[in-house]
Amino acid sequence: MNITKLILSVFLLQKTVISQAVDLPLTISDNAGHSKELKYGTDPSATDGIDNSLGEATLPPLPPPPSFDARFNLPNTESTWKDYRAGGVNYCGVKIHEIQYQVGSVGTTITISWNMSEGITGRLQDIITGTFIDIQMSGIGSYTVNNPSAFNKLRMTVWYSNIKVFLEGCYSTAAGKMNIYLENLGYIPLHQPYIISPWNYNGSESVTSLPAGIVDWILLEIRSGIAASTMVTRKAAFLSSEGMIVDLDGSSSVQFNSLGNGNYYIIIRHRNHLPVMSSSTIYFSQGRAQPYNFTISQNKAYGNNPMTNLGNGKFGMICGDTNGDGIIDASDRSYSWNDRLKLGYKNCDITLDGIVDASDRSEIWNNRLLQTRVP
Ligand SMILES: [Ca+2]
Ligand SMILES: [Ca+2]
Repeated sequence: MNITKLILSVFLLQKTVISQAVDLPLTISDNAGHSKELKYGTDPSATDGIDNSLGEATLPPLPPPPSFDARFNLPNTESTWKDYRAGGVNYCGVKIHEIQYQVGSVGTTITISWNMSEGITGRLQDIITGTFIDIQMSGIGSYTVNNPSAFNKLRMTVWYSNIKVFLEGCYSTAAGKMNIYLENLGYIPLHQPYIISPWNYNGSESVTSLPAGIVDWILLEIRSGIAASTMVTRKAAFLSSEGMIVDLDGSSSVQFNSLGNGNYYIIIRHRNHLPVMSSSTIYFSQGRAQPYNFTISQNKAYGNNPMTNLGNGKFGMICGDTNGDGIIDASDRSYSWNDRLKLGYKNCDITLDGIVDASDRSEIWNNRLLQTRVP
């Protein structure tokens, strides 16, 4: 091959390389040395079916055992090694995949290994009840299925979120998510609630009906530096039970329309939790943040011990600041006592279950004298 042909063929090869918006590996192996790397993610051009342009291709039926195999089953019952779904690089939402596998010769177990980007988390469950196997996925990790003939398919739920945060007051460590009692009780207002002191945010964010799966309103603040005086803009948004900060439609990532491209700090405020600020700047393009997950480490938030340890390696915003002054103290306990047994959308309802009671006062007491690390 002469050099011109070589350059031409390299050029053509590059032209055919496909670059998905989000492209993640999922390696399925048995304990006899067989392995297959599957790929999943999102792309604006992807569908729930076979997308040939993204390298997806229909697989023939499973080979007879004992032949190793690993694949995704699509909603239309076709199978593929690659399963991309609709969504751009800033997609914020949930996708559900089905994985199927079988061991090769002399294999007895199957190990699923993942390497997920920041802001993307998942859950692996059996397709029978979802309770025999129920594994949280984030970062780099793996899970071994010891009886792969009984559990030869798994459901993989993937949450794409550009900003992720948990609230201590309504978080369940067992469930790995927050309750949505306020939404179910019909207590969450249709207009953003941060118009009052001390937030004094007069944004017009409102909805005619709440999207499903919402914990509460939160208030986002963008700063160009660490100091409060460097505030650029604010916006109210919703927090989903999975910890995703979503726009008013309940599924899109939040877009700050007038924000120039660049690096900014982001502050998350909630009406009865201590606010947190990102410990480093986040790149925003076209008003949308690159993924940033506050829940995975104490040092994702700015300052010394800015969050509370929720267990299982998760961290969340500290609850109990009923008056939003940045410290949990006797005045918060006093307000909570004064509002005892009141129902509705109350800032003294720390647990976000629609009633101010002893459990709320207990949360405030447990966090006494803690204060925000946001300058
Ligand atoms: Ca307070
Ligand atoms: Ca409560």
